[in-house]
Amino acid sequence: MKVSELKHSGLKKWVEEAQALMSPEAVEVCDGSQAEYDRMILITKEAGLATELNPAKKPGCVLYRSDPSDVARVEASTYIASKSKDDAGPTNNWVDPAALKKTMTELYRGCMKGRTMYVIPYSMGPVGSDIAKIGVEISDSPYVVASMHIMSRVGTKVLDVLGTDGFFVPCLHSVGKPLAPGESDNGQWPCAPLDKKYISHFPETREIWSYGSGYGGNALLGKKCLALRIASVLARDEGWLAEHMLILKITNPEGEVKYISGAFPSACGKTNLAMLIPTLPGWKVETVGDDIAWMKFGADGRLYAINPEAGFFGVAPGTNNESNRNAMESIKKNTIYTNVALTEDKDVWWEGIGYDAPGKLIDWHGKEWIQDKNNKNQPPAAHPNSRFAAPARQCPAIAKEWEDPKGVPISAFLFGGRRPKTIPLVNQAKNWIHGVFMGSIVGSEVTAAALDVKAGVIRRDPFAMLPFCGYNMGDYFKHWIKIGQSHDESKLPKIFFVNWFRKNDGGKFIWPGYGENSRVLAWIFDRCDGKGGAMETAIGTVPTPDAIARPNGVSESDMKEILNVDIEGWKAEIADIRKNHYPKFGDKLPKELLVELDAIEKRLNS
Ligand code: OXD
Ligand code: MN
Repeated sequence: MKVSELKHSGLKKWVEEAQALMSPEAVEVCDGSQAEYDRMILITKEAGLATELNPAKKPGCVLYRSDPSDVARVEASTYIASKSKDDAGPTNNWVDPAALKKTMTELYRGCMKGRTMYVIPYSMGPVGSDIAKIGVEISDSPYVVASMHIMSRVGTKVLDVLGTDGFFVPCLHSVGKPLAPGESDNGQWPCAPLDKKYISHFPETREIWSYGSGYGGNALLGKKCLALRIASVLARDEGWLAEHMLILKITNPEGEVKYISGAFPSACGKTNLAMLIPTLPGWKVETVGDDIAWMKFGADGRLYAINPEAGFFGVAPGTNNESNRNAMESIKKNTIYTNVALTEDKDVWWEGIGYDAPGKLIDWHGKEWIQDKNNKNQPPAAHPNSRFAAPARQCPAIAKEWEDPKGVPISAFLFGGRRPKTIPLVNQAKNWIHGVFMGSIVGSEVTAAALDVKAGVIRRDPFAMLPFCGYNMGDYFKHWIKIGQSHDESKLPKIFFVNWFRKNDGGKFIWPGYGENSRVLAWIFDRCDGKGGAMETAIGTVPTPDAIARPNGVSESDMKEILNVDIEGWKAEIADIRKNHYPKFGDKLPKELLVELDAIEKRLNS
C-alpha cells in the first residue's frame, strides 16, 4: 500500500511529516503478509546481517548479531518526558518534552537516507478486542518489521480497524545510521553510539520516539514502550491495569479452571513459570502470556486479562529442556534469534542449553569460539541477554483462549523475586491493600555482578514495573489502591507473594522450583476458593506444614524452614523498606502503604 492510499488523515499526515524529516529512499506501508516477512529476512540476509539456520534442524529460523553497544534495553537513555517532572517521578529519567523533541528532531533529520521507511500498523491484543490498542511504528529496520510480525499483529487488518479517525499511538523509530549512496550495512548491525541512543515517551500526547538502537525493547516499540510505559498511563487515566505480568491457566484434577497473573523482576524465571509443566498429578498449566497483561473490569465486576503480545521475546541462555521444555519446543521453527552462538552445522547454542558446545562455534561477536571448560573466565559464546522471538501459537502449552478478545478472568496475582533469605515459599495477603504493599516491596537478589550493583544485593523493583512505569511510581501505587477502593474486593484477584529461591545455611536452594512450583500453584488455586490448610501470621497467611505436598528431596524440616516466618529477618526487611526503599518515591508515596508497614511491624513486635 502507498502512503497516499492511507485512509486515516491523521496517520497520513504524520507519515508524510516523518518522511520529510528523515529523508528515506522509499516508503512502504506494511501489510503483515508472509511474503513481506520473507522479504524482510531476505533484505537483511543480503546486507550480511542475517544468517539462515539449518532448515533440517531449525526451519524458518534466522540468526542476527548486534553491535556490542546494542545488546539490551538502555535504562539510562530511556525517558519519560511528561510536561511536569513530578509526573515522571523520582524513579524515571525526565527531560522537558519540548527540549527532548528539539534534540531528537535534529537526530532524526536525514537519518533514513539510503534506507526504506517502513510504516508498521500493529495491534497490541487481538485485532478489534475492546482491550487491544493500536500503534503505528515508523522504522528503518527490516529486522524490526520482521520481529514486529512475530511479537504483535501487523498489517492491513489493523488499518481496517483503525478506520478514518481511530486512536493510535505514533511510534517513531530509526536505527540512526543513514547510508551513503551505494553503501550497504555489509554485515555491520546498524545503530548509533551509546550516547546517541534515546528511548523517549511523551505520556500526555501518547507518543514514542526511539533513536539509535535496533535491539529488543528499544526498537520493538509495541512491547515495553507501548504495552507498558504508555499503556500504564492510559490505564491510570481509564481505570484499568497494564502490568509486567505473565498470565497462566491452571486446571485442577476435577477440571476446574483458574487464571493467574504474576509480576517478577527480569531474570526470575517468569517465562518458565508461564510455561510450567506440573509435576503434581492431574494438574495442568497452560500459557496465556509470558510478559505483559492488560486487565479491564468486566460487567460481572471481575478483572479480565489479555496478553497484548503475539510472541515470546525470551532470554536464550539458561533455557533448556529441563528449565522450559515448552519454550524449547516453541523456538524450533519460524524464530528470530539474536546474539546466540552458531554451530558448524548452522544450529544455535547458548550457555545452559543443556549440552556442551558441539565443536567449534561462532560466538555472538562473529568470532570463532571453542569451549574451554577449564577456563572459568572464558567469555560466553552467547550474549547473556541473547534472545529468541517466536510466535506464541507455536507453544505446545498455549491455552486455546489465549487470543480471546474478552480476556480471561483473573483469580490471583503473584508477586515474587529471588530472595535467598526471609521471604517464605508462599504468603497470601490478608486483603487488597496488604497485597498492594507486597507488590510495592518486590525485590530480587542480583545474581551476577551486573553494571554498578554488587552480586548478592537485593534490588527492589516494585510490581516489576520500576523500568516500565510511564508515570510517577507513587501515583502508580495509588492507582492500585484506588482499584481496591472502587471495586468489590470479593471479586478482585487474591494476592500472593512467592519465593522459589530460598537458600539454606549451606547456600543451597531448598525448593527445587520449575515444575515443582505446581505444588504452590495448587495451594494458591485452593486458597482462591477459601480452601487449603492455612495459618494467619504477622506477615500474611502461610500454608500449614502439610498443606503443600512435599516434592522429592524436600524434607519435613526443609518444608518447615521454607514456610517459617523469620521474625528477625522480617524486622530487618521492614527497617530496610522504611529507610532505603520507600523514601525513593518522595512525597507521592501513598500514606496507606506506611500504615500497612507500621501494622506489620507492630504485629512482628507483639
Ligand atoms: C524483558 C524484561 O525483556 O523484562 O521482558 O527485561
Ligand atoms: Mn519483561
